[in-house]
Amino acid sequence: NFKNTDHAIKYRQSAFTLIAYNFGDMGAMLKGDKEFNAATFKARAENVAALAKLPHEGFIAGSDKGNTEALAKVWSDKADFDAKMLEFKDNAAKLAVAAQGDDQRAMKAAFGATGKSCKGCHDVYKKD
Ligand code: ASC
Repeated sequence: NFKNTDHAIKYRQSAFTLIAYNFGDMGAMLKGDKEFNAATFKARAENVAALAKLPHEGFIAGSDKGNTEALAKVWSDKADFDAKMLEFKDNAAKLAVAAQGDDQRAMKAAFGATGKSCKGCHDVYKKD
């Protein structure tokens, strides 16, 4: 269990930090900002799929106060928030599957869907 709400906030933010780094590197490869490396892309996709399972647990009751960008709506609209988190996890899992193949178009599509999940949740539940 988390020691307190600060601990839960730190936990989920740590996961998001790791997700953003790994996902960002994949985006750089797909955009051609850096050379595409299939093994690296696959490893990063697997990281994101695993990491995507983590942050949800950190959104404990009362953790809308303090050092967080999460809006109170996360808790007042919990069912929708939970559904969006689940969709993100599913999309990240599909991206990891696409990354096992050699179809870069499929990787791009799965990457785009995952990015939409990120943004779809941020637009509604994250302070800007
Ligand atoms: C990222 C990142 C996000 C998402 C989002 C996708 O790389 O840090 O928050 O992608 O911008 O639209």
